[in-house]
Amino acid sequence: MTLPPNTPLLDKVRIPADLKALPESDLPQLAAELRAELIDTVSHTGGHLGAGLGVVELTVALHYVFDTPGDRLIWDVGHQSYPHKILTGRRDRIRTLRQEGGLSGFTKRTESEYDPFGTAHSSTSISAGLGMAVARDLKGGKNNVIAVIGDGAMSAGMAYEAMNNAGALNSRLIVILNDNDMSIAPPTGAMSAYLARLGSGRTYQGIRDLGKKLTSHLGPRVDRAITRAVEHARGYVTGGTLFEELGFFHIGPIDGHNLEHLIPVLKNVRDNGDGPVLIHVVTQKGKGYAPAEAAADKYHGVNKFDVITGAQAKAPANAPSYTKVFAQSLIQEAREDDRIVAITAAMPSGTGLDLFGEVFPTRTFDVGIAEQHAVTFAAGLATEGLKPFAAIYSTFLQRAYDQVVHDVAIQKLPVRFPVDRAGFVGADGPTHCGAFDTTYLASLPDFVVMAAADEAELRHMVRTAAAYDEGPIAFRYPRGNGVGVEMPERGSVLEIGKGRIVREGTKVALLSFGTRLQDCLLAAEELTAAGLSTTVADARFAKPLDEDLVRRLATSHEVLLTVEEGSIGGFASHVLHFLAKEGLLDSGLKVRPLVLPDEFADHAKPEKMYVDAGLDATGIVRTVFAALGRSIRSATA
Ligand SMILES: Cc1ncc(C[n+]2csc(CCOP(=O)(O)OP(=O)(O)O)c2C)c(N)n1
Repeated sequence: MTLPPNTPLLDKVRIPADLKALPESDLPQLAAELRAELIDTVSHTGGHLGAGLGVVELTVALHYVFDTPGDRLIWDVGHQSYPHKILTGRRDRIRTLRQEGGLSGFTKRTESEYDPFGTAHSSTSISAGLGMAVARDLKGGKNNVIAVIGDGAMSAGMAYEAMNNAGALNSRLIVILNDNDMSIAPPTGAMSAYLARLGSGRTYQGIRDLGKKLTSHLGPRVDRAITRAVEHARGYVTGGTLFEELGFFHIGPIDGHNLEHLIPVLKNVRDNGDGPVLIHVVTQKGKGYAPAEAAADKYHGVNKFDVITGAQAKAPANAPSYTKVFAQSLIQEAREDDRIVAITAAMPSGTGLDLFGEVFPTRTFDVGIAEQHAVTFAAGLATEGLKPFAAIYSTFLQRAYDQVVHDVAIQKLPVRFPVDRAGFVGADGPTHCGAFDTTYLASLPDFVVMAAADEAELRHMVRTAAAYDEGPIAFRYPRGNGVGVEMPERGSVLEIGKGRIVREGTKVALLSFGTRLQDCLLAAEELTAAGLSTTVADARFAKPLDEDLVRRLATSHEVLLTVEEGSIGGFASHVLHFLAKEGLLDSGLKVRPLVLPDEFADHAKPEKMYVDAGLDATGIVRTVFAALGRSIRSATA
């Protein structure tokens, strides 16, 4: 097909092979078009913007120099991969990003051969890349493996475990440190300060100038020799960089928005040398879109927005978010008790601890993307009589499971775990779904595990956790806004292991754990209208289980449903275990556990996901009728 003369370059590039056919002089124009396409796309879909804007030139350069998908390109976290998706055969579907049936907001193996590794949780790229590099060596292959990792992701222990191993294995692995001096929030920690010192050193231009002086002495393998010589020179002056000490050949810093700098360095690395190499690239998060550049968060994650003004769409909320209720409640408690301290692993705004930090700056700790450390750090604080609240999303707490078990639970240390984003998270998809926390926490001896049914309950649970000093205690709550219930001035201390009856009936019992309570109440209305008198109870605790309550419901109703927004093995499992143990299933009681489907559910709108999972009011009613051997139609007819 011949394209008209003024066709945008981007229209000529469907896959990286098309890009590689362009003259190098076209690449700045292509990058400009790619950036415009990215902005336009995210203005329609919402999603991650700042990180992608920062890697537009790097994405173009990588695909220009390397031969993907044969060369493996791994994007750490994957939230910056939208430009990569546009250049790798997915431009026609880019506006389906993060919507049901559409493209994922992260890289995903099943989505494209250009995504060699699924990402979303951070700091995995060097490990995965090293595995691919070693597999290549064992198979006698020649392809390159490139891992692109941000300075924020570089704060996680896993990145160092991988580099430590890479230095020893000496396999050829290219790590690109994309240093934009930002995580979601400004980065914290000594490593970030170290990178800033490195980044403020000579740029590649400076290296070339120095290199020119050295060229006459070093002969024809100029660029490679230059960089090596410069590294040695710098090492001589300052001591080797950390990366060199770990066994990496270290190049940079390089201006990551300058294709004339990026391309020769990447070609050089592609064509020369062996062993692991790290290229330190300096970029700007939000680059090239003024509202993003000006914003404090650099438009890390955005709703749909107006491209001209940058103004983001906000759904009108008639209730505060759970995150905010948590933060405000914790601030209240911390005013009364100066032993309360709060910990976040690089998510100050996501967890609401930015608000807490404004009031109690010296009692707030952002430890970087380091969930494992966050938990054991909290354990240490608890040993000294402080009351640490380690606020980590359900999905990210998975990474710190051994710390939860070994450092907290076995020692029965009173670490408080506010577990935000428990349940469906919608557009972020299966990697971020908070499905497993009840399962992995309530299986631990002496762990108290609560779930808030609404925002008022959350306030009570914050107070309860602050007051509870006997051992670890967790309380889960979902993403999004509360249901608009009246808020108590201050939370009350709940009795540990006691649920509550919300509405009394005689035939059907709905035992809810968490915010599905609202749908249980709606279902109860429908069931009662259909002649099935229904009790609704809020369990509040998965552990310790309110055994009296469960026994009462089991012995005075014909049907008992448990309802929760969590995986198999969670609350329902504890209820069923108790019923079986007590022989309460022997009497013909019809028990039905409603849990999340036993699958990694793709991204979609949470409302739709509830319906598909049968966890909405209609699904609850349907399950009750099925248990009684009746169909909904016969009930309503
Ligand atoms: C284990 C884990 N914890 C937290 C997060 C949430 N998170 C997503 S992106 C991000 C910041 C990453 O910063 P950086 O690697 O510098 O990339 P940038 O967005 O600046 O390009 C964080 C904390 C995550 N994805 N994984």
